[in-house]
Amino acid sequence: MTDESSAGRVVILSGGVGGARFAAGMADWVPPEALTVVVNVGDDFEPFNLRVSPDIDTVCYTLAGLENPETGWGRRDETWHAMETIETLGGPTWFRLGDRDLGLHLERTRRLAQGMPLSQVTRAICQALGVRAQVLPATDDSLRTWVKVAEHGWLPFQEYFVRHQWRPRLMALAYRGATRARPAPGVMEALHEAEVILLAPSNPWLSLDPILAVPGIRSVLQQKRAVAVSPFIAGRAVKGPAAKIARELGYTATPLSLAEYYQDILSGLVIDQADAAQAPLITQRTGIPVYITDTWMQGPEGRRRVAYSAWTFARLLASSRGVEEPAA
Ligand code: FO1
Repeated sequence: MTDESSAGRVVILSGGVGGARFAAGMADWVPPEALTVVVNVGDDFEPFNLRVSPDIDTVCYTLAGLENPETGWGRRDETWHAMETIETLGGPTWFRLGDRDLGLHLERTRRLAQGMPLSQVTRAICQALGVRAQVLPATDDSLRTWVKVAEHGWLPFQEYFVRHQWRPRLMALAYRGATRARPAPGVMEALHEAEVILLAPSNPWLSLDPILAVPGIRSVLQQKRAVAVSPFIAGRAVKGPAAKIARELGYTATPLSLAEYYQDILSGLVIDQADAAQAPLITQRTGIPVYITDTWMQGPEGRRRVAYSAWTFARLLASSRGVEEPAA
């Protein structure tokens, strides 16, 4: 653990299971009052008229140590009696909601219906779960990811991701509501105050872009720059459809492609040793320096290592970039 007084604010942009695991790794290095996780809300949806915020819940559960270790989403030690009843009644069970998880959705839905913004509900959930890091939705406004696929036309995110298990061929993405969305309270303050801003090894198109699409957020990163951790290792995604989507959108599942895609907001890129040969080309093509490590977040040790690599690399770059020219 570091000298707590030295750590400046770390802001992580996160979505999905990989983002939550990375945030948990960072929580081992910086004090909770110096850690902000800005989370994607594009995956949110309302099964059974309940508001489910999968990326927020996955971050909160993981930071609380309550997550299901196999899936990464939902809770460990879960029971499924409500789902069994729904199945008996012939209702939809393609999106699995455990009994303990359902309690969270019921209470979140009740508070939202009373007019409480999502950021405030999220803070209450974190307090109840003992999570002291700041977890912020990217926006309290409506922003939903829709996916256009060859086989079915436009699908809401969870229909694509869970019901169709991201098998359909992705042709386009839309972040509906993004143009009218405002950053949630605290998001811009955290970004401006950040010593370092990190892009978690999340899916660029499904997790990071819906955050960057909220007006105001990307321009702060263009000014302050961020360090990203590549979600690709040797041409594959560690988890989920990022490599498949990269190819379907005409990119490649490589750190070089990611560096070019985020060239306007990156000050550095952490890549896996399997892709080390790309490092010179990345810096030559984009000017973005590269840090090479084992980016496989296997267990708590792996999360800690990847988080530490990104954090120290970002602090090094921030300190070198921030050097004032000595007064003439
Ligand atoms: N993902 C699945 O593949 N199948 C599910 O049944 C499922 C249920 C679920 C329930 C709550 C929750 O917070 C997440 C859940 N997820 C499920 C994961 C979710 O679709 C993804 O984590 C995010 O939307 C994208 O990473």
